[in-house]
Amino acid sequence: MITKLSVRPHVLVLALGLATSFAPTAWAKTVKVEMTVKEVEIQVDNKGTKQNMWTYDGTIPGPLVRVTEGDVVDFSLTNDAANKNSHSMDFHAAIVDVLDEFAEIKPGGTKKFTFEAKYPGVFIYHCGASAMVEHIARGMYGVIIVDPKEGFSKKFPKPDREYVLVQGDLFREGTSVDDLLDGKNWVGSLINGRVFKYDPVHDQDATQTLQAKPGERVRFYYVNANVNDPVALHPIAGIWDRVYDHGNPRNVSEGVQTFTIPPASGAIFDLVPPANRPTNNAIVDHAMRRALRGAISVLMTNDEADPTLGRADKLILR
Ligand SMILES: [Cu+2]
Repeated sequence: MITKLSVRPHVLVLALGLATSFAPTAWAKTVKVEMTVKEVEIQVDNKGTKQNMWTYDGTIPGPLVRVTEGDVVDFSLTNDAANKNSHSMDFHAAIVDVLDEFAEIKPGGTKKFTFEAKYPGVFIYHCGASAMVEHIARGMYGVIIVDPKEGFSKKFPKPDREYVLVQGDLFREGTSVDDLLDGKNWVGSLINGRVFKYDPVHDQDATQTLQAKPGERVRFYYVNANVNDPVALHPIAGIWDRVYDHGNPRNVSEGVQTFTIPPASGAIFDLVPPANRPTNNAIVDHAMRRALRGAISVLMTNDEADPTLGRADKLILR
């Protein structure tokens, strides 16, 4: 993925008939994003079980796209010639034409389109090719964060760490489209592509946890890529200090225990663990069926926390 290749003045304010002129009030970028659809066999749990999945760039979720409100995304999707199926890209951060920009492309084809990221927030992107349920269930989704152009404020404080978590469904391989629609052969919940990926408490094969230091503001960008089910997100042994519905700083709630994320949506969750002691939280979809089959992630908070996690290129821990 290529990002931030060029910068252009986006807002040009002209003084129409007035003696005074105005300097540009904002500068937006054109952000080039390129992805390739790959139909690949990849690992879906910590043990090493593999399934034939469909992906953006070979990973579940696909690459994290991050822009600032007002930026133009210059997007290009290639459907690898080795693939068997048509695919597409539906950015929920885009306001375009479903029959044009989001149209399917055949194996070997490339499609380009641009859109302006007009609203700040955390948005899903996913494949919309037919049957959409199968393309999403096989892993064709990812996240685009649109940071607010105003930046940080008292209402939207700067976090110390940021983690991106995407929850999706895992079905038995070969499940038919009708059974996917009916939720049959559902076997578990994927967090960033694996069952219990960051939960060594429930899965002894898990090797990773989310980490922070006591008192740090930890910001979670949580996206629901389930085909049918909402997510009921709760930080066990904590309370969400703030929740920004859809990730828009204007949509703020404080002191939240459990927050619902509909399918194909997302929200920002801030957690501030105690500053005076080491603690642990379990970030859980509190619907037990999904929690105990994969949708729990452990946040360990102590002074030994790895300073690189939740920063720079480690927002999605692969
Ligand atoms: Cu697809």
